[in-house]
Amino acid sequence: MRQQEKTVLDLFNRRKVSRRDFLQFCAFMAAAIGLESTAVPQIAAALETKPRPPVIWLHFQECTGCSESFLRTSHPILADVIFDLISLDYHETLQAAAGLQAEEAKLKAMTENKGKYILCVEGSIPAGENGQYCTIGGKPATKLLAEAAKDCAAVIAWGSCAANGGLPAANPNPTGAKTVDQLVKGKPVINVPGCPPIAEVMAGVIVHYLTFDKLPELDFAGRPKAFYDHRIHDKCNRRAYYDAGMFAEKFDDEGAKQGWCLYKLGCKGPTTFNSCSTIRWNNGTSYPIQSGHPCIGCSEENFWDNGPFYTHLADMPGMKIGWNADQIGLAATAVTVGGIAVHTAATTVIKGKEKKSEQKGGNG
Ligand code: FSX
Ligand code: SF4
Ligand code: F3S
Repeated sequence: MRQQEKTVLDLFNRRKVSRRDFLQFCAFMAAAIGLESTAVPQIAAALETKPRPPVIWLHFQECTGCSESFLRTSHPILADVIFDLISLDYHETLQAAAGLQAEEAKLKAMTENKGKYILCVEGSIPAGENGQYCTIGGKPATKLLAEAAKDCAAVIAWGSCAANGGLPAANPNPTGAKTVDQLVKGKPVINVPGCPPIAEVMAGVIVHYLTFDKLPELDFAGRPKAFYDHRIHDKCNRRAYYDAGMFAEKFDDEGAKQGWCLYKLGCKGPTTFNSCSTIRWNNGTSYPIQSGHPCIGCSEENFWDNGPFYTHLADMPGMKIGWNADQIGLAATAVTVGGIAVHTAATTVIKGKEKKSEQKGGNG
């Protein structure tokens, strides 16, 4: 049996993943994709019966962090099986083959899986100087992308470089870096930004494709809505401090030590759409803000050029125009269910703050 004819379950079985773990994995994926639990049997059936999608994975201008993110997940089941979800026919940094042999393998995979393979792209594509900034096997990246995209079923642009240009496209964009969707026309393209994207998000996109034979619902920027519908700020673990007007002013001040909001230290959470504050990283352990660093907006367009990382935004999105962190003070924001929870937390924080100043006053 050829590798790509095997199902995901075949490979799970070979790795001795129990039935219980398999179903847990399906439930985890359903939740990550934002589906009801009723979708679990459908996901399980797809992974049991459908051939794994053939994948050609190209690398252009990037750091390979997207592959690393996919590989290095610490989710107990995902870590073992993530690459089993796909039938990887060509991946420049993981394949054993090299040189002519590798290029021939890619051509063979593209011919045998014509119209069926998913083209995964990491990195932006240098279009300046006729593509001479990046050539593989003597061909410019622009040509390699066009060749591979011609007969694919869909393209996944992994990471901010492929989806938004990322670091290589930062001003003055010396290589004329372009995004996948600027160059590939007439094929479905899904953008999965983040520098890099979260492994669970990457797996969720593939499981959705495998289960429903189509890409998940996308937003205006071509991103899967299930993962990029909310701002980091909406579910941030420091949000109560933001609502309470309690901001760390320096990385080593008392506010920073107490876990206060990092807005004044440049946090771009209010303008960044990603799943970091919900799914988090390293099997849900943490994410930049929880670990003490402001969000630098790595999943947003032009994030390298969107102002200095450690300078705060001029305006507060979602607030009255012109309001800034200093003016927000104790104003509560959302009137949503989430907002009520946040407001309750904020009230607790404010009460604590009042108590502290009372004590301070009493002592003084
Ligand atoms: Fe870009 Fe991916 Fe940033 Fe790196 O390959 S999105 S530089 S983490 O890894 O493309
Ligand atoms: Fe969290 Fe940043 Fe929003 Fe503060 S500004 S609540 S640290 S996302
Ligand atoms: Fe990137 Fe911000 Fe998440 S910097 S990893 S989008 S918290």
